[in-house]
Amino acid sequence: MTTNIIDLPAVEYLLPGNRTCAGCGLAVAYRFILKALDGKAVMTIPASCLTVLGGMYPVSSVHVPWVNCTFPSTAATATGIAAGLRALGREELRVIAMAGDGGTLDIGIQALSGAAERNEDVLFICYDNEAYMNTGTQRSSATPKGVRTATTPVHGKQENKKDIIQIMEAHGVGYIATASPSYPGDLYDKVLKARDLKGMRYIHIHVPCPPGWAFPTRDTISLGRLAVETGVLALYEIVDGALSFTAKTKTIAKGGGKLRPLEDYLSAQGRFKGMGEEIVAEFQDGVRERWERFAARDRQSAGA
Ligand SMILES: Cc1ncc(C[n+]2csc(CCOP(=O)(O)OP(=O)(O)O)c2C)c(N)n1
Ligand code: SF4
Ligand SMILES: [Mg+2]
Repeated sequence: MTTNIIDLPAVEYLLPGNRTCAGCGLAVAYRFILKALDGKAVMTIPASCLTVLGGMYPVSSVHVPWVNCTFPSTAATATGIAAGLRALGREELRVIAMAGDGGTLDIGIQALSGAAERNEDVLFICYDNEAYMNTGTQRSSATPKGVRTATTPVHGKQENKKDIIQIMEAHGVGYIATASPSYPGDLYDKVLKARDLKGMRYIHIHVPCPPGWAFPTRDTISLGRLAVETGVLALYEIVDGALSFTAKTKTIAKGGGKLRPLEDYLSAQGRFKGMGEEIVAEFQDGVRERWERFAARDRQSAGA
C-alpha cells in the first residue's frame, strides 16, 4: 500500500528558500527524498542544479551533511564515505550519491559502473531532467530523440535516450526503482525502502523542469502525471530481478493498460515543438513496446 501524502512525516530537511527555478521538479522530489532519509544519511553530489539548490557555504537551504564532489567521481566518493563510516562503526548513517542525468548516464557512469560491480553499500539516486540544465540545456544521453536543446541540430536530437535501467540491471543491482515527484507517497516509500537495504541500490527519478522543457511553472506536477499516464514513464521496482508496477502505473495496468495519447504529453512542452511525424511515431512505438515488456514482467512477478 502506497503511503498517502497526508501521512508523510511533517519534519522538513529542505528549509524555506532555495535557488532553484519556480516550479522545479527536482526541488519537489528532493523534499520527499530528505523526509525518507530522515537525517540518517550523508550525501555526495556533483555539479548540477542540485548543488545550486544547496547554496553556497555557509548559507544552505538543506539540513543534511553533504560533500560536493567532482563530476565523474560521485559513486567513487560515495564508496569512500561508506568505507570511512564502516571503519568508524557508523553504518547507521546511510550513504546517498545523487546526481543529474548528465552526472549519472554520461560523465559519472564509469564510477557508477565500478561501484555497482563491487556492490558498494551506496544508494545512487539519479534525478533525470533530460539535459544538462544547470549550464543552459545542453543535450545529454538521457535527452529523448527529437528534442531541441542548445547543442542539438535544428531538427532535434538524433539519438535515442540511453536505457540506464537496463545498464543497472546488467550489473545485477539488487534494488532498482523509478519514481516521480508527482507521486510523492510512492517516491517516499521507495527511498525509505532503499535507504535501509544493503549493497548497491539505484533509483531513477524523472523530474519536470519548466525552463528546460518549456512549460508553465504551475504545470510541474500535472506534467509529471502526464508522463506516467501516457506511459513515457512507468513506475516500478525491480527487486532481485523481479519487476513490479507501483502507484498509478499499477492502476493503469490493472485497468487493462489503457494509456493516454502521447500527444497530450508532447504538446504540453515547447521542447518537442517541430518534432517530425516520423520521430513522434517512433516515440509512440517505443513507449508501447516498453510498456508491453514491463507489463509482461509485472505479470510474471505477480505469478499471473
Ligand atoms: C568535468 C566537468 N564538466 C563540466 C562541468 C560543467 N557543468 C556543471 S553543471 C553541468 C550540468 C550538469 O547536468 P546534469 O548532471 O544533468 O544536472 P542538471 O544540471 O541537469 O541538474 C555541467 C556540464 C563541470 N562542472 N565539470
Ligand atoms: S533548470 Fe530545471 S532542474 Fe534546474 S533548477 Fe531550474 S527548474 Fe530545476
Ligand atoms: Mg540534467
